[in-house]
Amino acid sequence: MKRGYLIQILVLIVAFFSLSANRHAENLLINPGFEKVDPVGWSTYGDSTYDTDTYRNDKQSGKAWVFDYGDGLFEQFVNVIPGTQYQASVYMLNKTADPIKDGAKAWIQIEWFTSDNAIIGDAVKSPLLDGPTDTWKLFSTPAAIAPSNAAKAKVKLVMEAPDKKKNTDGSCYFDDATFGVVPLK
Ligand SMILES: [Ca+2]
Repeated sequence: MKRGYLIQILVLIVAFFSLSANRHAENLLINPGFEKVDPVGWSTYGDSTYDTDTYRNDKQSGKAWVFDYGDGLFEQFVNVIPGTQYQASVYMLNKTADPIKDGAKAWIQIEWFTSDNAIIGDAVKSPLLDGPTDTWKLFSTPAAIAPSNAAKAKVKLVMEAPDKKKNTDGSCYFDDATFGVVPLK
């Protein structure tokens, strides 16, 4: 009799945590708030750094900028399950004092990779940030299903100057990035 109750209670506890997990998708990114310095979670390339003056939460953000021909980005790999739907998002900020201009833009994207590091298909991109916001704005990729041969996703925060001959400049801040499972509709 007692053992029966115990099992019922355990079943309820497991059910409770399953429901909670579904309701609040787990953020699979390491260091999503840029509070720890490279190489914790993110790899940085080009003109990118951790910034302590401007942030949305805690004490730091990720900052990328374009200067003449330079681009900047942060990226990290996350293991994924094929056939599962994922979505990535990040808050971005561009200041009027250092505006994005001349066609430079910033975004977040998902790239799928096989276990052998071969890229699969096209990147899944968020809308573009191409001018000053002076406030933190959330940018999200569309929800996307990991292909059948995908083993991992690369979540990438990019700032890019398309015309490298121009004197492009401007900087973008990233904070509170997410990458997680989205329930299929
Ligand atoms: Ca932060």
